[in-house]
Amino acid sequence: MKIFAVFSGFLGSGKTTTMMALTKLYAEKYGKAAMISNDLGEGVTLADHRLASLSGVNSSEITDECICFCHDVLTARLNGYYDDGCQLVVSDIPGFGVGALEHVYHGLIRDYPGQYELAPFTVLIEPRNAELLRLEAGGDMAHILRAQLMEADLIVLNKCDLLSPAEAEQLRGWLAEQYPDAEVIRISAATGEGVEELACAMRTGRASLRHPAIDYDDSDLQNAMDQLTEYYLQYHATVCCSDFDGTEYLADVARAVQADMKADGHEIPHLKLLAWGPEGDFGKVDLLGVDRPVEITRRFDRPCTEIAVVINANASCPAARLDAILTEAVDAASQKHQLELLIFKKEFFNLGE
Ligand SMILES: Nc1nc2c(ncn2[C@@H]2O[C@H](COP(=O)(O)OP(=O)(O)O)[C@@H](O)[C@H]2O)c(=O)[nH]1
Ligand SMILES: [Mg+2]
Repeated sequence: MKIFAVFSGFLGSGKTTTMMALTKLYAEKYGKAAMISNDLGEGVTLADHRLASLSGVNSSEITDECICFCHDVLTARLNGYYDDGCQLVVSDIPGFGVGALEHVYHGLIRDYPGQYELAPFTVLIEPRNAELLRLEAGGDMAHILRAQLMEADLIVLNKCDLLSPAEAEQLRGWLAEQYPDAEVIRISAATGEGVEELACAMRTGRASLRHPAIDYDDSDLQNAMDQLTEYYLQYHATVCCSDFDGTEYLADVARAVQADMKADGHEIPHLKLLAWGPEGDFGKVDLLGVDRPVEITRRFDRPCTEIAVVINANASCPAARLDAILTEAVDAASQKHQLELLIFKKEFFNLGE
């Protein structure tokens, strides 16, 4: 079997967490599997791939470009995995991406006929955003969410651990009604519930290869995308004396960014902060919106003396302002924890440019 699936879905919907859970479960139950993290930032070992490898998942990354537009890189990677005995490979696309059904699935069928078994085109959504769509309250973001869902053969309502079973089923039913071409399942990548069903869908389901009526030039969709800024920062931090709480440090950065973004009236759909020590201990903090609590996704086991940090943010905020906010937040938290920084990389760009 050479099964390949694209996992689409909005920023923070849980693509990385779900692909990690799926890849692990698949390897335990069925056979070798791998995941690819696709990011627009340049360089190597960005946050998602670093997280997957720190977590012991068979993973790699494609950076700099959406897999929509680099089929040579994608197919070389896939072939490497299948030659290595993998049965299933999943890749995400950048979290505001729309159009991978056309560009990736139809592109592979056209240019590499018969080489891959395309599993259902999978789109993740989290309850909060599904609820915003249901209430027609999603603002600009709703244009991206709807366009993504229209591409789906399989809609995965993730984070169902945050809902009661009845609430989850109601939301699942609403999605199924709105998107009748798709199967809709509910899972929790965090608890593992439903991941087996997702694995079955990968094994037995096939892509419909539909051509959904999405107007990619639609000005609302374009406007929503144009406002997004993508930001990457990587540095090394060393404490000048004693040790420090790495998790608290990351949370301090996140809280400062949150306060400033909120004061400015901007939204930050996903801010991730990942840090690890020389021995592989790591911590992760996520923020999924100015009005949501800072999430400690994983705590360091031990106090830290030196850490490597990767920060990745997606925000609807001018690029220069996001840079100023992040720089200030990192400086303030680093001073508080008495850290000296060595910055390796900073990159940010507005997606409309
Ligand atoms: N409660 C809960 N949180 C989740 C679940 N899946 C992912 N998350 C959290 O949602 C945030 C975004 O997840 P991530 O996988 O990075 O999303 P991505 O941007 O779509 O790749 C992180 O803080 C995750 O820990 C889930 O099933 N339940
Ligand atoms: Mg991700």
